[in-house]
Amino acid sequence: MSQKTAILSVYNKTGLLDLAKGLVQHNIRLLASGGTAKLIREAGFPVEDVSSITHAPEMLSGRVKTLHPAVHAGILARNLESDEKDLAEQSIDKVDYVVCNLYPFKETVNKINVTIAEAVEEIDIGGVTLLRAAAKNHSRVTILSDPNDYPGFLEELNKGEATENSRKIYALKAFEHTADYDAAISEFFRKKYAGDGVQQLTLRYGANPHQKPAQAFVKSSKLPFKVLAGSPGYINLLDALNSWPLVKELKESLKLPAAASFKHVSPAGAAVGIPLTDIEKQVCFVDDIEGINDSPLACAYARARGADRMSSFGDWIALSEEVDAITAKIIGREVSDGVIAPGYSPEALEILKKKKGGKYTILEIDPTYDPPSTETRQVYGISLSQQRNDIKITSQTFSHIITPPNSILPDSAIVDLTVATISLKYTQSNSVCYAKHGQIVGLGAGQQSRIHCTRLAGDKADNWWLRQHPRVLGLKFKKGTKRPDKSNAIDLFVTGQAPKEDGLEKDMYEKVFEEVPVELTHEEKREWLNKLDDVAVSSDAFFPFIDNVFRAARSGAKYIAAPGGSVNDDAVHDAAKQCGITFVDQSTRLFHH
Ligand code: 93A
Repeated sequence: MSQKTAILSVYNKTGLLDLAKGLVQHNIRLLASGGTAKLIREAGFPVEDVSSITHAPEMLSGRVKTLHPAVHAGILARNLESDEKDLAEQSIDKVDYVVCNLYPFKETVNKINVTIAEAVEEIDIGGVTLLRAAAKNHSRVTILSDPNDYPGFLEELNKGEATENSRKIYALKAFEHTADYDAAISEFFRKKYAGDGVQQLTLRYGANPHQKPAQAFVKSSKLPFKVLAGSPGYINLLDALNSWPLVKELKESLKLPAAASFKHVSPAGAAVGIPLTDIEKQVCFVDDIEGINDSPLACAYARARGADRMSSFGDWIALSEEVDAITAKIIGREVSDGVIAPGYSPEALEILKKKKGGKYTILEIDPTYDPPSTETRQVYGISLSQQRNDIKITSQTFSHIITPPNSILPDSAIVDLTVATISLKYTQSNSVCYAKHGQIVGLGAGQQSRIHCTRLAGDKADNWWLRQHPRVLGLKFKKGTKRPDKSNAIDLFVTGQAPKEDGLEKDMYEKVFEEVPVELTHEEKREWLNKLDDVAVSSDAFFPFIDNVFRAARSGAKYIAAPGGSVNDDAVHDAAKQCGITFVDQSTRLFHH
């Protein structure tokens, strides 16, 4: 049997001499690049320079060491007659083993103040070619790219030869090695050459200020949004990239402008642009905005922001349409972190750019952007990948009515169920949403128990409704009371949490009022809550117990949409029937994390 050949070219020389010793013991011919050959030679093992087969010296200060047909044809040749003939004609021997690891590009670019020239010199070309060529031809060639694999390989060699399975695993490792290496190179040049905000955007920090550095990027093409003002943070982008598809889908499904008000990657409110009644204008703090009902987008945002004003404080906003001046005016006076929309009228942009002393974050999204169908993220070093949740929620989604049989949903119920269900698609699970008049009125997000979602959302819906109680609408605030202080006082009042003990807390609460209000009694609240009706409720997964139905009914639920699948489905449907609720099997689970 002819002598086998190994090519060795390693930057990390850990374990190299033990490997060389083992290879020599098996009468394998060693060829190596400069530094690698030197070390082996100095240890007293027979080794030839790669130039002994290329008949070319290492050139260009090491930029060309192993790049040569004598090397690569030797590696890539198959056991085919035609390949053998080609090799014979050029007097090239087959290579059977390749041992290679790459220049330390990552370590170099991690150094502070590294120059582009320094980084460029660490881009390994020949090594990557060795790895790829050998990995490509792994049916014949063994490629060792990790020093940790040397002992196992030698053990196999002692038994005869590297097994086919090991060669496959080593090849996979080599491919991962070059892929990881290339990713590091493109990341470096993306930051240097693509221009901040084009393909890559440096973020202030990650989820918390100590989590630096942080960035957003796409691997090819451009980011689908432009930063028109401000500097988005990591959570801003999570909000933006969840709230934008929500409003986009709402608009597509209902053919109405849509808005969302996000906090911590869940909607505090979301709505479509249905005109506001005078009471709704007051509840949403927009009764002083002239002509608001002329702008469906402004109505949508007023509703989204008015759903749960306490939660929306400092929100991230998504708007489905080019932003007009009237919508910008509403945003302009609220405490908010940023906005994403497909465009801004010049007047709207001027208003928004004045917010937060010019620091208000304004993103312009390309409305035609279609994300890839597979999405991948890393958690604790592990990459998780899945098909994006691209299910479409349309009126058809609510066509399977379980109870009462043969009933038809009114258009308003379809609108509200659509708003609730699309909102859940972009809400941290578990989640349950109550909607009415084309807007969220209560949303329970991120609870581990479904009944807790149903209760939380129901309590929020109750508060939303109680905020429309004549006694709340008649509250007399001192002139100059700030909007957040009003929202807070109203929240304390409707939830019955107004401080009762004398002291600072009570003083603070009372000082916003011209006239300190008398609490609503339990009976007064109940009487008012009994008038809440026609509410649509959606759940991101099945109701495991009937208690959810009863809780929803207490907050005026007339329609429920939820997927089935619980052993209690029949009981749940029965409970809905008893409560006079139309129950729709919406068939698709919508967990979101
Ligand atoms: O500059 S290179 O891309 N040109 C080459 O032809 C080449 N061949 C192998 N670098 C090249 N290598 C790399 O040299 C290997 O990937 C390895 O990291 C390093 C080993 O060099 P030395 O044997 O001189 O220490």
